[in-house]
Amino acid sequence: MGEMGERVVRMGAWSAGPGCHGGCGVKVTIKDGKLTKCEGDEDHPYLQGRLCPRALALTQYIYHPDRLQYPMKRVGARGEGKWARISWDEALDTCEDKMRTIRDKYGPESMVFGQGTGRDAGGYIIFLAYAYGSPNWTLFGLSGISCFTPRLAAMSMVMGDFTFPDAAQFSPQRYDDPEWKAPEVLVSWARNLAGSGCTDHYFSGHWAVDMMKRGTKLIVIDPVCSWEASRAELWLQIRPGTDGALALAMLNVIINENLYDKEFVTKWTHGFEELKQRVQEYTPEKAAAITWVPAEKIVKAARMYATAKPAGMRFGQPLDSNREATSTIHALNCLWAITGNIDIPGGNVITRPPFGVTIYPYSTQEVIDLYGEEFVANLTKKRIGADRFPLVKNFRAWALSDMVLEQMETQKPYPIKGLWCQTNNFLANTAQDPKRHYEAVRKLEFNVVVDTFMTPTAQAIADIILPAGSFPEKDSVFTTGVPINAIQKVIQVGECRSDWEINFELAKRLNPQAVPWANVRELMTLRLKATGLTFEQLAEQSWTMAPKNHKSGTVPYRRHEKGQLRPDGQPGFRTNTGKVELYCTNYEKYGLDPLPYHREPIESPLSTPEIWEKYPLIMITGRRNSAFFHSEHRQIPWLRELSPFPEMEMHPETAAPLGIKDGDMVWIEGVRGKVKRRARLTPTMHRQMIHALHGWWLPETDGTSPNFYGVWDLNVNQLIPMGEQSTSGFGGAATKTMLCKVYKVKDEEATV
Ligand SMILES: Nc1nc2c(c(=O)[nH]1)N[C@H]1C(S)=C(S)[C@@H](COP(=O)(O)OP(=O)(O)OC[C@H]3O[C@@H](n4cnc5c(=O)[nH]c(N)nc54)[C@H](O)[C@@H]3O)O[C@H]1N2
Ligand SMILES: Nc1nc2c(c(=O)[nH]1)N[C@H]1C(S)=C(S)[C@@H](COP(=O)(O)OP(=O)(O)OC[C@H]3O[C@@H](n4cnc5c(=O)[nH]c(N)nc54)[C@H](O)[C@@H]3O)O[C@H]1N2
Ligand SMILES: [Mo]
Repeated sequence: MGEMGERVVRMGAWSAGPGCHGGCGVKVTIKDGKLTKCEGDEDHPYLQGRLCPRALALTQYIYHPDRLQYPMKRVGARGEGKWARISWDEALDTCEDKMRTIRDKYGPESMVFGQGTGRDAGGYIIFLAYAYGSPNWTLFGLSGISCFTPRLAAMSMVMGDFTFPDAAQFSPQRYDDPEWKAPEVLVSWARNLAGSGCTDHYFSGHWAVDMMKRGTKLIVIDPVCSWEASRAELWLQIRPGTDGALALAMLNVIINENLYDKEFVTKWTHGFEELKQRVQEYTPEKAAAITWVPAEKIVKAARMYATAKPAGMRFGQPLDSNREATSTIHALNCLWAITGNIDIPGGNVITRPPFGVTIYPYSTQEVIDLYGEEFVANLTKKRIGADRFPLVKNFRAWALSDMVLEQMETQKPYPIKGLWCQTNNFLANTAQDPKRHYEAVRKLEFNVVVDTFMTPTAQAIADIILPAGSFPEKDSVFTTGVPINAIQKVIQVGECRSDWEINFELAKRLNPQAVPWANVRELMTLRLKATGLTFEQLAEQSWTMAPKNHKSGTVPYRRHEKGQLRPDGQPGFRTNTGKVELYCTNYEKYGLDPLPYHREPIESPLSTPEIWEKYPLIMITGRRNSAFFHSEHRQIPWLRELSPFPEMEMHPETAAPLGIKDGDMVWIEGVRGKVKRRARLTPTMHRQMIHALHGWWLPETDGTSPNFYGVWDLNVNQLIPMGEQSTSGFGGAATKTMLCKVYKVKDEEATV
């Protein structure tokens, strides 16, 4: 308790507000029913009180005058910007009515449920889709579902679980835990620790700094001289999209120089000889020609990683969008496996939800328990993409984004009539080829957008807009990392409701049997059972962690030796062979190459030399920065001040012959179109590459058609196609590898 009428509540921070996937603990101050401050909770084990600018600017987000505060219905044509305020009853009645009509007329699969990146575990969207009866839940617009899913799928196939570097995050004592060791070497691979890393699943960028203070040396693999590259022992300035070749060459060195962990390889891996044979073709010299990293640096990195005991490896989203993402990540997985760095202190530890708790029943058995066997069997039959891509069919339940778009356009093999769009601003950011998406979605019969602000997407395609609450406006639970955090409702803004409540209520109307709980809190308490806490108890203490040796097997180390990983309780990994599959039997079963390989990006100096001749720069997009989460926060004053303009970064020596000066407006042009940007010259860029920030739109400009807050001028995804997903189905959004040229905008065109 502070001043009179003031109280401080501890909770986890998550979407909406800062955005992010982190597990930060915050203290929010509430005075007279209003949130007046958000600061870090120094007693929270995740970040000990450190916080990002977006969380610190929370009051500006929550009380921004442009927040959506009431449900609205469209009263003009789509895109005309004419909206009328309606009641929640009318809004939900309309949704129920229209969605029932679609279901009766065309079948539940004709409604697509699209989300963006992981927020509240994504649970509420699957929840609604399944209750409605549609298998078509997707990360709408992101080609190949190129975020997190490719790496989860690859690791799940190769080793039966997924890993993160060990920063003692599983211990409440953190770095003081006597069993923990700081890694000698941490490889930061396609990972922007300083920009994105404060806020990413299971591993915070701050921890890398904590570990560096404890002696950890960095190897950084990044085309840009990033914050951590400038502090690394070794920096490999790689050509975007060639990470598979680099990993295979590092494996070549480690195997041929006998630097691998023989005991681990013999006991716990499958297919070493086959891998050994495969990597022979990837000599450091050959890889140097592909990756632009000198051969001696490749050799040095391989030796340094293999001889460090222990060594950790953290990789980022550019590998999810690699041309053959699931193969490239397979290669990385081989690296930490053959060096024996799995589930040991300071290595890559197997990461499972704490206590085994997820906030929505994701496992097939649980879904069967809720909805019945027939429903689950039908799900896969109708799920878009499952018939063409065995990996998509057999891993998680996504409909494949690229094929969803195709089916919206062709209406074959069955019609698509509606889009439920929640946490997704595809016109400005989520989707590649956003114009194709716009054209497809605006022809559908019924579209709902659930968001916190008016967005280009909502303006362009929504029939009904529902206002969602930020995190202190809702009850929820953070389970996709440690610790489990409670999020609790402490304020009310306008008539905003939590996503969970919205979907819960609508699901209940559309399928009462599928929603046997009285309210969201009851569902949360049920899901939290393994923690021994009710939702209210968790909220009271703010967070909880599983103790060491907890029976759930969710706390490291060496669980494969103890029989804690496999459902049969036997030692080993959760794979067909019980071993880490360097030679992946599931890939083989699905008609994929069972061994890792490299394939060139869809456009590159090597794969399309004729395009490279006309477009002689490689365009990286979307390096995260701490001011924004994707397309959000452009209207938040403190955050916009940190990054005021939609920029394109370029090396001064690349700019000079083009007559481009710092601050000039330029066109970035590729084979598929061009967008306008403001140039920022920086020596951190490679001379043959540029970087375009992602997610830009201008909330201060006209939101109606055709301007839609300037997206068609600015959205760099117009240069990137759909339909080029990886061979496995997962991965391949070409967000880091398109070719382009850059030239100055004529004065009269310069608006931004
Ligand atoms: N503040 C903030 N944090 C975020 C987000 C946000 O929007 N804002 N987004 C969240 C989401 S959904 C995600 S997926 C993560 C993504 O975060 P990260 O996984 O860190 O991904 P990026 O920031 O795109 O790129 C990481 C680094 O890879 C480099 N890079 C680009 N292409 C390549 C390549 O082909 N090979 C290699 N080796 N390096 C390459 C870039 O220069 C950059 O320094 O961040 C999450 N965190
Ligand atoms: N060029 C390029 N494009 C990219 C990327 C890139 O690196 N380069 N990265 C891609 C990646 S990895 C990802 S994951 C996607 C991410 O894409 P998304 O996650 O879809 O991010 P946004 O486009 O910002 O759309 C999110 C929308 O949800 C709203 N929102 C935020 N929190 C909440 C909430 O709690 N409830 C509700 N109802 N709404 C909320 C926001 O206001 C915003 O309008 O973008 C992809 N797009
Ligand atoms: Mo992402």
